[in-house]
Formats: sequence, structure tokens, C-alpha cells
Amino acid sequence: DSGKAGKGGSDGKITLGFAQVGAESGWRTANTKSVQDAAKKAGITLKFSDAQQKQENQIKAIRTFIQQKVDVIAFSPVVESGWDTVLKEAKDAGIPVILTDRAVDSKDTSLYKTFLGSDFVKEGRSAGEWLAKEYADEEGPVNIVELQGTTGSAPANDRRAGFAEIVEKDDKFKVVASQTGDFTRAKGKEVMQAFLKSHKDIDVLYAHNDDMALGAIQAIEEAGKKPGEDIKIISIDGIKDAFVAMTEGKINVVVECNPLLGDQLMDLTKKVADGQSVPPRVETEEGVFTQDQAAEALPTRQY
Ligand code: GZL
Repeated sequence: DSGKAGKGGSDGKITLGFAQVGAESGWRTANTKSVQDAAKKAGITLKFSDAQQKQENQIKAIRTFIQQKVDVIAFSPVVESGWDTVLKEAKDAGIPVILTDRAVDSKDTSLYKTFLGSDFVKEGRSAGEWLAKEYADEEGPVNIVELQGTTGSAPANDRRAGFAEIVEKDDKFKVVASQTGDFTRAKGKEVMQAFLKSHKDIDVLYAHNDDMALGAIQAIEEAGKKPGEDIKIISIDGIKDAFVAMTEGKINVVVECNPLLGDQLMDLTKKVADGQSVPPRVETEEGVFTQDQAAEALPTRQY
């Protein structure tokens, strides 16, 4: 065939090439499972690659999908920049691209059909708004340390910006340290250990994801402090382990970031493979959970 994206492979089934970031966090593994389960349910043939959080591996995977003449390509860009060349190659090959979870900073929005995922700036603002309420009656200073997500990634950039937008409104809030923990438990623990060594009076940890918060909790306890009390913790994602930590009083608030994008992705894939137009932006529904809600919500959590 002309290699144009069309009704699908020889068996009439649509083939989707999915280039995943990696397996760095509980959120990511839940996201992968959601995509794989949804593809099966939708009768879509899935070609899946794990880039171990390296952009060059994601670019290689996309090039392989192009050579294999898949019908649609979807991926979660590990960082925002550096995608225009390979996305142009997909466009020239007539293969439509769907962005899931994370966005790219390409100026040319014709390089992808839609972006399905959360609004990370909103998530950052929700984190800041909880903090502002929590300390409304205190004059401060409130010393904050921040564990950032993967450097250059949309969630790290936007969660930082959204949080800063709110806390910068009141100069009692001071971000005394901010560094990447690369969204992993191990790195989150390591960086929190360093924060604890260089700052004696930390009041709050703002972690861009639960895995780094859970790693940091180990460091805080090993330093003889009480997470959730001596150091309040704000986290993002909403994986089960974070809800358990809230029931133990170790995390104070979790801003949900929904990884269960599989079904929506398959619906968009079918439409795009069929040449139908789709909305340029599909935003995921998600909430905010405080400690008092954790026990009741825990049994309902799907990831
Ligand atoms: C957010 C996603 C982030 C999660 C992390 O949508 O890209 O990557 O917050 C994951 O847990 O590693």
C-alpha cells in the first residue's frame, strides 16, 4: 500500500505505535497498563517501546514506527523540546501523531493531531492554593523545599510555574531549595537528604510526584523528623501508596494526576486513523485529596 495511514494493517486492524517515557514511577506503570489494556479492549494492535527516560530512545522508536508504517503514532514526550524533526518525518510519511500525558514546545501544531493529558499548571496552582490556606493565619516565614520532576519535562516546568504563581503572592513563603529528583523514589530520597543537611528549618516539601515524596519521607524519618507534621508534604499523582501515606499522616495533600488515559487514547486513535477531525486538546478530569478524605478514597483508587 502507499504507506499512507489508513484503515489499518492487512488484517484490517489499526496499528498504533506507542513510545512510552519509561517505568520511573507508579504513575508511569499505571499509565502503561492503561494503554496496553485499552488497546486490547479496542482491538488495536499495539507496538510499545520503553525509552528508559531517554529522548534519543523515543526518537528512535518513532522512526521505527514510521518504517513499520503504523497507522498512528502516540507518545509522551520525556522533555518538551527537540521533537520537530522527527515529527516532520512522521507527517511526511502521512502518519498522524497523538501526544499523551506530556506536551511538546513545537511552534508548528500541525505536527500532531491532539494533546490528551492533564493541565500541570493547574496542578501546581492547586498545590500552592492548599499551602496558602494551610498557613493563612501564620505570618511565616514558611520555608519550602521543592523536588522537581524530570528537568525540561512539561510536568516539571508547569508544576513549578503554577505553584510559584500562587506562593509568590505572599512573601512569607520562601522556596529555600528546588532541585530535580527525576520523578523517582531513589533520587527523591537522595535530594531530600541533601536538603535536610543544608537547611535546618524546613517547614514544607512540595514534591512534583508521589514517588519522590515517598523517597523523601524515608530521608525525613531517617533524620529523626516527622513527615506530615515537622515537615508538611504536598504531592502530585495520587497513586495508592500516597493515599496510604496520607492515612498514616505522612503526606498532607495529594493533587491527583490521572494516568488512566488508555480508553480516551484508543478512541482518539480510531478517529485519527479514520481521518476524522479531533479536538486539539483533551484535558483529563482530576481532583485534590486531603488527609481526611484519604481513608474513604483509598479502596476506590484504581492505580
Ligand atoms: C504526569 C507524568 C509524570 C508523573 C510522574 O502526567 O508525566 O511523569 O507525575 C511520571 O509520576 O513519572
